[in-house]
Amino acid sequence: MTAGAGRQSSSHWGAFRARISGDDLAVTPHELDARPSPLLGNLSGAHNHPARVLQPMVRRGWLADGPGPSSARGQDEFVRVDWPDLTAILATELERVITEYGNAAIFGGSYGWGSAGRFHHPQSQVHRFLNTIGGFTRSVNTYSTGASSVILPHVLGQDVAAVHGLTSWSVLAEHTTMILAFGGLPVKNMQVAPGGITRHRSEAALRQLIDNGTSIVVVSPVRTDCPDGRGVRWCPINPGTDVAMMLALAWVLITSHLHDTEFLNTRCTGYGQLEAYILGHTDGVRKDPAWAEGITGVAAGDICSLATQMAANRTFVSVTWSLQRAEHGEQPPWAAIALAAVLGQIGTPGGGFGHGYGSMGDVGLPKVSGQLPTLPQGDNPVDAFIPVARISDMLLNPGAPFAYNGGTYRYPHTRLVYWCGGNPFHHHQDIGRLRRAMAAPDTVVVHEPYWTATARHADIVVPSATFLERSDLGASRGDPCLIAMRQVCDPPGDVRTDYETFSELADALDVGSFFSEGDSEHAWLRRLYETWRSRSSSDGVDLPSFDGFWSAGHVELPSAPNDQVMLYDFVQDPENAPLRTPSGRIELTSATVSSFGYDDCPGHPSWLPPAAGPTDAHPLTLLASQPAHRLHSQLDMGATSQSSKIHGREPLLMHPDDAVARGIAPGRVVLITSEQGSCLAGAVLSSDIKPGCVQLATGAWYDPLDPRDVDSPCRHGNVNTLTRDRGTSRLAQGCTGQLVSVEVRLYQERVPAVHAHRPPPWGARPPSL
Ligand code: PGD
Repeated sequence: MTAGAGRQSSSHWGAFRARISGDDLAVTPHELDARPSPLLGNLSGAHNHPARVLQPMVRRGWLADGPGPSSARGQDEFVRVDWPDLTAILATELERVITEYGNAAIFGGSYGWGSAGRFHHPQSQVHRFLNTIGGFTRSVNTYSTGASSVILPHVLGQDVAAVHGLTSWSVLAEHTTMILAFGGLPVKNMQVAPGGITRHRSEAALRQLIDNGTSIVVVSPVRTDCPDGRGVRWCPINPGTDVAMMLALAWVLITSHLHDTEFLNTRCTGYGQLEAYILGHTDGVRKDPAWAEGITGVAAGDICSLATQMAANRTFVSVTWSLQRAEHGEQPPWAAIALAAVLGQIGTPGGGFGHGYGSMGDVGLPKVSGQLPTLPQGDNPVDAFIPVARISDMLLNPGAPFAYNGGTYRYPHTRLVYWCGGNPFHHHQDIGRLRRAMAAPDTVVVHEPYWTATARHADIVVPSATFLERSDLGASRGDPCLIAMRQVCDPPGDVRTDYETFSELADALDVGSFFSEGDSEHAWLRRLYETWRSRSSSDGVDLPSFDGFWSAGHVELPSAPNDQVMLYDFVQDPENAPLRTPSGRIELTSATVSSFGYDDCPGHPSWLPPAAGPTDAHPLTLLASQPAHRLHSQLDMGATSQSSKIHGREPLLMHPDDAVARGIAPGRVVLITSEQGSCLAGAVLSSDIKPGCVQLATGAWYDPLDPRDVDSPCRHGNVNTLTRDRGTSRLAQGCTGQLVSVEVRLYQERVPAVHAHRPPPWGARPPSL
């Protein structure tokens, strides 16, 4: 394929070439990528889709009544304004909030994946802008790894990143003979990485490992978490019970004297307390396989034989990120480290522990050395912050205290919410509660290319250009290439890039020289590239000039070696290469965590039964998994995403026994209910899921049957209408959206049409406003 196939650009799910012909967009995979993602199929249908926001819009009620709390968000109509009016409205409102309440009253956490591109990265843009006007309340951590990113530094030290220090796939392929994969190794998640992938390599690396004869035991409630291949076995488990199985495996290893006491005594701290807990000396409960069988549903005999096999193999214990997105989510990664430590293979090639394999496309691949080109965000002088998934708590409880990682903090009183590049009505749990919370601030501003539910719940909607409508530098930490993202087409209607919007707004607020520094998009690309190039040159890496790079289309990046073994140096020489934990060792018991006194996250990995397990009213456990046919909620209207729907609705995977018991036939519309809310979905029956469990992917756009009712069912199948809005524990306060107890029944009423991708009602601005 040549450049004649169209202009090249890049996305979180791969590089591509695109050509416009009339109103149509034709997309072909980039020739660099031998294994392009089917998600590219969503691009064409999203182009020129009616769901595009084409003009600046303001909610009618906000214009009429002025700023203030309002439950009309999400049901009111919009009026179109022109850009000068929009800029003036935004500038006046920002000045009012800052003058009356201070900058902490602006919540600018603005979590979200946005789109690929180092310069136009929406969060960098909005944070840089808000910093130039005095700062904002920020959010910390992510929805992806909210629990791990807080617990792992206590266990492995500050510098052991959950992703960047991991053992390479190539090392696993060469040395590992057995992988015990809690949460599996789902290939669907390997298509995406933030910033983009020019070459999809993870699946090939996994295939190599399978072809080499590594045996893989996938512990998961769904068989679809298993990669294909001989040597792959499915071990069905009750959702959210993996820690009990890990403890029982450790019990077998310890009581069979298959544990590595030398490793535990010289590389770890706190093993004695953990052992006493596992053996039942502290609480009188032996964490043996019979105990675990009652919790996990995995036969005691299978747990015993798995433990023996682990000891006889070079064994890698892997845990997906999804497992820590649940109540007590700190425990699965910590317990897996403990299990791998008991086995004593941490730091050996192919043995030990890994986190996130199968959770994203670049985990286990060599990382780019040094920093990537980055838009400087400036300094934020505001101290206030929230753990990212505590947004509704913050908006509903201004001034209330919250616990986090050993400290006690207070929620600020938010008057203005500013979002750019994220979709909380996709990513946050308990949408009914989120709607109540989003009614609380005076003003909600959202920059969006599309009429997502987040845009529909805003007061001020700023139309954003997509990555096809701007030029940028595409790169990600796990990809060996910096790619020129060339503008494919002009923005439609009255649409601008976020950079243009913020530049003009900064001018109106007299801080333009600090925000844009007078530079155009192209001048910024050149500047970011050349700054990065000169930094690379001082590290001994020679790169072409910006013009050379731009005309060549891409440049190969120096990467870390492909033979990384996690914790190798430490395990080889713990005295001279200690971990940055208080003990310098792996903390199987953490005195620090223990000192916090949290009963929902004690000092060593523990089995903590969920407070919200199945009940008579909600006997099934729903898994809210990452979708296979789109990235999060992005381009849900595209062909690949739509091809997965059942009569336009999100598919619900269900075991035939559970379906028959409820009179549900394949393809029928069902109503899913939980304590939090309800939604419709289309039934798909399969024995690939454990009885008692159902699976619904995240990302179907929220589409309430009655927009005036915050508790109205979503007719499209947005899973976060069902999920609980609780933190993982007081330690991390991470999101717990992965699991929720539900009931499913046939939808007996007239099936409503799905309107998720239609724009809201809007009109011209009447003279009275
Ligand atoms: P996206 O759908 O990627 O979801 O949550 P996230 O908010 O990242 O939203 C990005 C939005 O940015 C899209 O609406 C897109 O249109 C917009 N956008 C793209 N480009 C631009 C741009 O240039 N400018 C502007 N202004 N906007 C742009 C993802 C989050 O969901 C994540 S990371 C995880 S891991 C979570 N997973 C779960 C889960 O497992 N279970 C549940 N129940 N819930 C989850 N939510 C979380």
